[in-house]
Amino acid sequence: MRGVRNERRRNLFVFRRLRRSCLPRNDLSAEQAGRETVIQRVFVQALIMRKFLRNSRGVALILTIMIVGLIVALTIQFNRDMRAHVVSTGNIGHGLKALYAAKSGTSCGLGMLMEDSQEVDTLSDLWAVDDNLAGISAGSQALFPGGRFKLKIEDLSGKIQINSLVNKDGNYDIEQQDVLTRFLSLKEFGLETEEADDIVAAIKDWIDTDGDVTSFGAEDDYYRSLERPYHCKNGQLDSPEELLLVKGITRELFYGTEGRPGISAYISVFGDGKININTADIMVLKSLHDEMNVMADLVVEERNKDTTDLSGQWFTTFITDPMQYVVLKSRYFRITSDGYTGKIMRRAVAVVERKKEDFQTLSWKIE
Ligand SMILES: [Ca+2]
Ligand SMILES: [Ca+2]
Repeated sequence: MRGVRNERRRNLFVFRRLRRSCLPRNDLSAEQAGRETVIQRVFVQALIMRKFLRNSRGVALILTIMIVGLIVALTIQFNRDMRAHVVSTGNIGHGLKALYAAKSGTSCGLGMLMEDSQEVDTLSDLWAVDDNLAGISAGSQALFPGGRFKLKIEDLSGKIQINSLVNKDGNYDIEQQDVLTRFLSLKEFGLETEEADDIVAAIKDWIDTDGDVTSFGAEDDYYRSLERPYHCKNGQLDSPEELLLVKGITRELFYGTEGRPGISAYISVFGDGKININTADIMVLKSLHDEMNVMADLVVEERNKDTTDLSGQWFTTFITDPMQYVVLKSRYFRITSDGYTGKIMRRAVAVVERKKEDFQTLSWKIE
């Protein structure tokens, strides 16, 4: 209580002195009076500030808590950012390892193809047997600490090579036209014969460089009249998915539906049109000529025996003779390698053409 009374007395004393000093003084010059007024004002403001601070200890405490809270929040956010950065950096590292594992897988696949004989290619070749590829893929764990690759090699010479439908002059290659028409007419795809013919014509128009509509095909006028118009390619396909842009080819036909296959599994945009009957799927075999609908089962049966090479079979000449595009060896391969590190996967896909002495890369993709 005594301290409070002393404080009040001190404030009253200061107030009286201030009031006295604020009264005009006749003994001062104008300059001295102005200086005196400024000093008084500063003194009063300092006094007010001092009182305010004394009475605002609670406010200062709240301010302090708020600042500390802000610092804590910033620290937590900074910590989160740093953790995210560390995780992100780790993922990039894993991604790079997975990428190089995938690339190594394609090199390994290419090595297998290089070791393979060029005389004949069959489903019992080292590169074609799933168990061999699975064994090599499993062994890759020893090459990459914490990583591995999974290898797959497809023989594109066992597929229908769609760009061969049109020859250099822009006309049908008749043999390829027949193969593609038979293929699309297979009952598994559920198309009428006329529908298959029209789709073949539309594919031909999509590839040929002219603007003349073939039969019931389609050129630029048709594609420009669509609700979402685009141009006719008038060039070779770069990927099988491009067929989805061609008149008459639906997603159901391309990818298949439940209980019905899609055409995409049997089509390649690479290749010279020659089909290897040692490796082709039965759907492709059935498309080779009219009699093959029956003989395809015989071919597959013989291929499932110990000797998968059809070279010495009595029916092989019957199949190959009328068709220049039926062969017993392959030139075009797709190597797909999935590289894994932790939960991260990167895919490398190479399409190669086998030459006499070496291989040429036709396509290279990282997915
Ligand atoms: Ca055209
Ligand atoms: Ca045309």
